[in-house]
Amino acid sequence: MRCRRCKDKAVIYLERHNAAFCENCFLHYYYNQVDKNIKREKMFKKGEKILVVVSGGKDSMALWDVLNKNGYDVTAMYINLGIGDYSNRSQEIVENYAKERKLPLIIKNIKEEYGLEIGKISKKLKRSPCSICGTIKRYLFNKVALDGGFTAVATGHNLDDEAATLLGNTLSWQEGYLARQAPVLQSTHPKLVKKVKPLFTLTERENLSYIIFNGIKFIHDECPHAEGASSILYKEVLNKLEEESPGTKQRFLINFLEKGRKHFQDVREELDLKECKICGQVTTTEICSFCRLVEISKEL
Ligand code: Q46
Ligand code: ZN
Repeated sequence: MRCRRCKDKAVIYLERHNAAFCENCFLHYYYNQVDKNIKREKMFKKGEKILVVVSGGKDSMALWDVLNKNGYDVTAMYINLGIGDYSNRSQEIVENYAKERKLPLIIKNIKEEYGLEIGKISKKLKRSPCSICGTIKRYLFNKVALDGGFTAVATGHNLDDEAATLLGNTLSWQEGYLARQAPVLQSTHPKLVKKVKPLFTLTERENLSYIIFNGIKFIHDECPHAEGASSILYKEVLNKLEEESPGTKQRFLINFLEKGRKHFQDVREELDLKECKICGQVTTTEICSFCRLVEISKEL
């Protein structure tokens, strides 16, 4: 097979685009895709300070790398969630990457800084570790971005993630979530920072190829809590459909964003936003859910 762009020997075939690329032309395609997404969705501009959230996994490492190479002003943030060996190994990967390239990196450690232990809180509240973890991460993304004067928080969500989330939300007709699912979540309050997903049209496989072609180290394992998550089942179902009909995933997501999403806009609840009595971050209750977790942890 020959590369679509330079006619050299191809190393990757992208079924949904019916296109094969050599390594160099694939990277060219990848850089362009990311830049196109950022510009078309008006995510951010060159010169704006962007906080990119990294976990050490292939998607966020690819995002960090591509934003740097495309000339954006990015600082990375890694949150050590205290998930045993997984957290320690991923932190090391992220730190090494930053050190080798002299890139700015913020490290947060939820146990050392806030006394939070996901496992203990999850048992006490009988809530899944991922729901606790989600609360903590969302809070820190916003807080660190706000305190540091960043204009947007970028995450490595890819096409597979977004299509799986959409499938899950559609299966149970979660109107509120459907209204909010988008590559850009605009700020609705001066203390809420915009969230963006520059990789939303790129697949897991493309991110992995990007990482491998660039020789970037990443953590191969998934977080141990991800096992059994329904999103994994949705991804398998979508992969099956994709095999039979390449392009299904992208059509499902992009057509939803272009044609479907608008029908859910009127279910967007107007939330009564206030500032947390303890930390001042935006919340819908007197004390934000993060500060409540910190309070609970003091008794554990
Ligand atoms: S890190 Fe956190 Fe994920 Fe692990 S505990 Fe769940 S939410 S699976 S992206
Ligand atoms: Zn608070």
